[in-house]
Amino acid sequence: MDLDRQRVLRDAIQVLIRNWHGHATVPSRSLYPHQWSWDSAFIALGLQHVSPRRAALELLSLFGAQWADGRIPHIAFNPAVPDEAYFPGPSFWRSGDRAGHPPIATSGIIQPPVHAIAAAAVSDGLGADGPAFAARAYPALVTQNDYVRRHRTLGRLAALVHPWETGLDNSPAWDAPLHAVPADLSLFDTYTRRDLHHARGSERPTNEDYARYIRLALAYRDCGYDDAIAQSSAEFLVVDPGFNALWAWSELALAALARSIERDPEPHLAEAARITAAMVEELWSSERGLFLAKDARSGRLLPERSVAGLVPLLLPGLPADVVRVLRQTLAGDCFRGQDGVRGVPSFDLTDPRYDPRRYWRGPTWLNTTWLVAVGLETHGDAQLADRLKADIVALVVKAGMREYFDPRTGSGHGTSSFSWSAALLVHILAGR
Ligand code: 2M8
Repeated sequence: MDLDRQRVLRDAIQVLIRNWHGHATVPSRSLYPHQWSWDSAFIALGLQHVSPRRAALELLSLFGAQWADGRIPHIAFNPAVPDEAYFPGPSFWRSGDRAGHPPIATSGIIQPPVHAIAAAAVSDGLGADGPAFAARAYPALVTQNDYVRRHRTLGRLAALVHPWETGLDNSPAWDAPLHAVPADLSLFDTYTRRDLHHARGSERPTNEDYARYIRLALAYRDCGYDDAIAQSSAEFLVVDPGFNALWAWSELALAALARSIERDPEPHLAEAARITAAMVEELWSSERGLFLAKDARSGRLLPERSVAGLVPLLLPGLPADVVRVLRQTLAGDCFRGQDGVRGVPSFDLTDPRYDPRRYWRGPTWLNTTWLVAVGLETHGDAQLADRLKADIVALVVKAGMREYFDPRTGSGHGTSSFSWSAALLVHILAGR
């Protein structure tokens, strides 16, 4: 390993150690001082190379925040951190008011289900202790996906009630449905944004969009997080190709976990095939060259090209012509075709709304770039997958463990010492 790689590996491990708070890892000590759902899955993938036991605990501690209905909330709050350290905090979400709440305070929305993938990897790395871990993780993961299937599907695919549930919170793909939600700036008489204390305003969502996020979260909370009521009255309801692809991919990981503890993998394989087929029928656009999100309120596909539309490459069951077109789109002007682009930009470089430094509106993120790289490997394109991984290493060597990166200059943005950037770097340097 060359000196640069040795240096960033050491730095990454230090970030993971510093951000560990005893049973889980915060995404960032300043901007995100609690446990986040999909962050923990990416973090566990990296942590397994440092301490397989810590990686297992990371996931088990998140499963401890699971609700009785099966949902794994997008934030598990650390009781030792004051309410005002992050907004919206525990006093906003009021998870304790709802029957079947877990022993600690949590948010009420969800995030993409990447946890089974992490659990399957961690279980493999635990050696003789793997089956015992798998036996504990498996029921939580099955219930997590059952919740999505039973409470969140509209027709055949999962629908999300808040941009934060997609993980790509501020993507221009959400502009049209989100801008139909009133932006009530008087909400800031009651609530204070905390993100702007830790990150530049020019790199974060606007106040108007933040007011919409608050309104949507309040509406979901005030209907008691009841999904039937929420879906029938939702001001925002989208079917996201990234979330649905990760849901299908997680069923494949569940099949592997099931096998490892002598359970039947078949229902998981069938579910993955069902979701994959539904995605191709409902979200594929040969015209735009990738999967699109759908506005479930109008039934219309949203035309924006975002990295979420490339994430379904992870699915081995895609038709060959879909894979071919996805690879062309990835290599074309919208994502990688232009000189000097590193990783996979989160949004279409040719769209006037592309912004290389504002969160999820264009920067390269390491998690989505890694997911696309694994998708390429799934379909036999190890060469481009390796280039994406080399880009990830190069970005970190140049700018450190930043939250996101300008795709063309490689400069780092958002928060520093960001856990999933560190974890995925460790994972890639371990040859994954
Ligand atoms: C960002 O989202 C949170 C809300 O969940 C925020 O902006 O306050 C997103 O990048 C999300 O995908 C991520 O899980 C979270 C923590 O890293 O930060």
